[in-house]
Amino acid sequence: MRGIFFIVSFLVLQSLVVSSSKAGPDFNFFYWVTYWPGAICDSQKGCCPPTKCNTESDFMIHGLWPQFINGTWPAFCDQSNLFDISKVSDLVSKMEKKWTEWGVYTCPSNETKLWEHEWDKHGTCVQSVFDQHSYFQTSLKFRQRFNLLDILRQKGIKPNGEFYGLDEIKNAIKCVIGFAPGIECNEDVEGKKQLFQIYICLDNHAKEFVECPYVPDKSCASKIKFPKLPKRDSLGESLSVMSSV
Ligand code: U2P
Repeated sequence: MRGIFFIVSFLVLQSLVVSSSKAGPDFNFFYWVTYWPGAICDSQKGCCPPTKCNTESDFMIHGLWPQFINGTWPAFCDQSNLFDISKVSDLVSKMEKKWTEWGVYTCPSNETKLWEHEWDKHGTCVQSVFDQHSYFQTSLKFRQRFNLLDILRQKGIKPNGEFYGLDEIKNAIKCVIGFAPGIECNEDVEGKKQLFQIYICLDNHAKEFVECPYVPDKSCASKIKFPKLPKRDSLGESLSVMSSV
């Protein structure tokens, strides 16, 4: 009798473990969002501090955001597991280059602790999929695998202050990843629409690209400017812009 009790208890426990480990994420997909530093410079009083030596002259990661299919998203889900830099210490040098504080590009510069904000706001809501390390590592891996600047350049779309078709930009990215991204624009000092952020949709395990359930097209025009980048200036002199990109 006691043996049967143990077997039944074991089976019940096992099924509970299996069903809890099978529980999928409670959100529908991810936005993987990158921003163009040149768009932050231009939109802020027409000035820009020089980029830090260790940042890349490239698109920067903004974040990996869980999303619901109805256009809303969860945020700040767990106060008990806030950002802890010691959990990502081996990733910091890459994050400095590819996930730069965007406050670095504003005038005056305003460091906002972007990594901490992104984990506390978005990362704490995806703990069924990622811990702190894998959350940041996953974003970095996408950035490593898909260089949006190269993808655009190969189609003749360059950060030279010229205007390009919004569809032209989307199609260049679609050709490589299979799905059109969402594009967010902001305005330069003259009020002209410019490329600001690119939203790429991933499945809810952030393994594959997916068709965006809805496209976060924000405030663009049919032709948008691809602004120049601030020139890297290790001497800390004031802004100049790259003209040869
Ligand atoms: O729009 C303001 C901020 O809200 C978060 N956001 C926005 C749209 C969306 O579809 N999903 C989403 O998470 C972003 O949060 P942040 O990390 O910048 O605080 C967005 O910038």
